[in-house]
Amino acid sequence: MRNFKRHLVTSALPYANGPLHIGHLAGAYLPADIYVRFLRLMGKDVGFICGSDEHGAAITIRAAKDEKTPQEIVDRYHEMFKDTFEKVGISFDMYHRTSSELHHQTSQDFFRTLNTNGEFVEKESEQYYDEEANQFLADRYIKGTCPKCAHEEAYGDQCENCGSALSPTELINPLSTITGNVPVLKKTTHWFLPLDKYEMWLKEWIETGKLDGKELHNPDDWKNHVLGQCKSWIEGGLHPRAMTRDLSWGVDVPKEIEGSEGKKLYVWLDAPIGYISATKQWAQDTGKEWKEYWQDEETQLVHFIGKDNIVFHCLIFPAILRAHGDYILPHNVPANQFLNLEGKKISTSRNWAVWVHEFVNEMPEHIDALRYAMVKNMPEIKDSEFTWKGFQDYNNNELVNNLANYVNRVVVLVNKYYEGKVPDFDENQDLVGVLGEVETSYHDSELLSLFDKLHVYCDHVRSYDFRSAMNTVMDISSNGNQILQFNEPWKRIKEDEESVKAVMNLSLQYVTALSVAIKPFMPESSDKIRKLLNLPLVEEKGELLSLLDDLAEGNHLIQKDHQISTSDHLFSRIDDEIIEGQVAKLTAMSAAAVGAAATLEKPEEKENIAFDEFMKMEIKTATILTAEKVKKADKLLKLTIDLGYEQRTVVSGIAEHFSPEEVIGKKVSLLANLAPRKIRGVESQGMILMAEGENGQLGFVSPEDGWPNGMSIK
Ligand code: B3M
Ligand code: ZN
Repeated sequence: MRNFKRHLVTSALPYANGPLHIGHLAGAYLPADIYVRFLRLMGKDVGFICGSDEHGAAITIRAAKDEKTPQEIVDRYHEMFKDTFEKVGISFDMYHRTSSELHHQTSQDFFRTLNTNGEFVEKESEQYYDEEANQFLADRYIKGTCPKCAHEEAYGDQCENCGSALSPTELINPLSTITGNVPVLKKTTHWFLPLDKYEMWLKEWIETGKLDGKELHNPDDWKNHVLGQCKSWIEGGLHPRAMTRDLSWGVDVPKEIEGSEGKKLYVWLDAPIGYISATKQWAQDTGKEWKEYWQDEETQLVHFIGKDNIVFHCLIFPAILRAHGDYILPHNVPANQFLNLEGKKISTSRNWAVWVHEFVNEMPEHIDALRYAMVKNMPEIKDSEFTWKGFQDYNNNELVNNLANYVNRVVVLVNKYYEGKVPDFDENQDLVGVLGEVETSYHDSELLSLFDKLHVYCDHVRSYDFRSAMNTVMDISSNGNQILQFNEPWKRIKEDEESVKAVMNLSLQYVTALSVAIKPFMPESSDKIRKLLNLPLVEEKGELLSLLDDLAEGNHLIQKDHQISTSDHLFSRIDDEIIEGQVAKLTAMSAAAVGAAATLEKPEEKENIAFDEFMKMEIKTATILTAEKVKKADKLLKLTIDLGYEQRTVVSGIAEHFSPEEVIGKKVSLLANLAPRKIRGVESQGMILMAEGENGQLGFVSPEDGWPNGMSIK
């Protein structure tokens, strides 16, 4: 990788509309924190930027639900996020918020520049509108079926299932999320970013990493799933995308621009600019020059995000940055996939989650263990899974039995044999062989292998493979354990005191290296080990770099005669009861949430019928073969239905909900023995069963794919 002069690392700005769960942590925050801590350990100039995303429908919908103002909602979660991030050790240099004055100014300035540069296309178009709520429906105000992956809960601007960026008009069967109504189309004017105009260079940049003949990054360094999403989006053709909204909450379109009244910036325009305003704040507070971090090609810009944010960070935001003209583009966007929990998708609405703020309060002594388990389960290239049992095993089998056990043994033995002083040893007695031309000691050759391992660890971090990096660190600990096991100082101390000194000195060098190398993953444990060694805490000011330099020069990492401290436990075991308690809590909380979600008002029911009466109905699985509108009848479709053994003509009152094209090929349930009747001159030979919601929305009662026609439904 290129040697950059400075680094700017961002984590996705979380929507301030609900607490953070472990999926968020594993997706965008912990990996970024590890990367940044590593860079600092290597003595790099780095800014780590984040903040609360306080605009958009995510916030206003939540406020309406809780009967609070949007400001009350964002204030509450902003404070909560700051506190939670701090407790879980995410070491932002700046945690900002998009409701701040500085951010409003910054994003408005950005808008002005794009407008002045003529980058926008102002366009009147038809947008969905909820007549009952008197509101245009964009983003999370409208839901429907995703045209790309058929996920039924896709939002107006994106499908969180497949990551596609969408427009409301692309949704199949759109519904207002405010009233559940079917929306109507109404004209409105907005500023559009002509993404189609940028398609050529975006494609080149994504596929080759090159722009204007310059090599900006190597696409081989990008994750496959990130490139895959970008390429498939580009292949689908890029379209102009509205950058403004008709909303009451958000950043105003600058007042002096004609037609700005009632218009706000699209949240996906303002939020990424939030990275810039946060950087400005950080620079103001620390006397730095914010532009260096955003406008100088010697800066490496890296965005850590979850996979549902890929197109926004890899295509739309880069397009915005380049349309502005003064900015660099991200060097990498190492997006993570999703973390599942105990076999299911994490879900806020079903309360199927481990909430980070609850964890840090309930198990403050196990925060590093949580970080460790998150890295072990990090969804770096595919979805992964967290289980409480797995968490317990990682803690008890790896952290307690390997790392803590090793450190403890070394500290105890050094105290026992040498009153806690780092022993000196006779280099001449310790010779084991010849390396190249030079005679080498056991001590030297083991330090050399430590040096090699640390390099492997660095390479893994640089390629965003944090799990392998942490496993390499744990290998150093296992190795240290093996060195003790092999040399058995507790036996040898009686017959060969001199060689035990070399082994224990070496072990202390290993533990010192570990105290630095684990810092990005488990910062508190690093502090604990440093205290045991009676060394200054690792402040992330180039310590790993100097450690590597020392090893390269054959220097020791902890000096002879240095007095260490006495043992104290690093990690404690987690008992079965704790784990069982957490699993029980998860199940109970989720059951309560799902129960609560099911408390619709009970509708009036029809009177009971006898079983025989029900059995008189002949209901069959069938498929719609053809469909056409019935002339002069807005509500009716004339359908040909295949029952497997015969075809029927059926007239159905669904034309206001479905177009003929939409229903052709649809699997349906047909009441086949309904007496034929003439409707608008056509004989209808049966009736299609439909599910009808409270607000009149209709859905087919479809047999599963693959079921043949003509099966009886009873
Ligand atoms: N708040 C989306 C999310 O939380 C959004 C990220 C913004 S990053 C600029 O998924
Ligand atoms: Zn989708």
